[in-house]
Amino acid sequence: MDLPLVYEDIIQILPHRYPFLLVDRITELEPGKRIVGYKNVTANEPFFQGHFPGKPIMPGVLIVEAMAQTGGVLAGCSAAEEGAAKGFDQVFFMALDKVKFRRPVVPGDQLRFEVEALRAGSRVWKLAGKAFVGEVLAAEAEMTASVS
Ligand code: BDE
Repeated sequence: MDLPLVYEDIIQILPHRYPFLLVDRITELEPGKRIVGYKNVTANEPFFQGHFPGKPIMPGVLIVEAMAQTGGVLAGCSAAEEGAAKGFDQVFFMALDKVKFRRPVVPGDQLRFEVEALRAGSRVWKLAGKAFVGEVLAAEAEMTASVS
């Protein structure tokens, strides 16, 4: 698939939809190795209404969810690349480790997710993700996924 992957491409790969599709674009993808994705965070995000009234801060767990979705695109496209009939059927995230929320993410920020495969197995993937705003590290996590 040609890069960048835009919204219309991403919805062909991930089952997530509004308001839970949290990655807008994929700019780099090395199958089985690493991926770079972006989310433009707007004041209109549904979660800002309640988190928190008058003090919009993106929930850290959703930053991690967005990183996991970016990793899901990597796993899905890697499976397709290796000649599986239709790529993956499903990618379930099974574990999170070493999660750190380092800086608040607010309306107007552009999140960049850099996710690399620590282990790209046929059944289990382990991924390391970092979420940056510019050069500032906002969150990081290791993610374990079951792929089939
Ligand atoms: C810092 C590091 C990682 N993630 C979030 C932060 C952070 O500054 N959170 N701040 C939350 C916050 C919530 C409400 Br309510 C409030 O009135 C204010 Br003053 C806050 O800073």
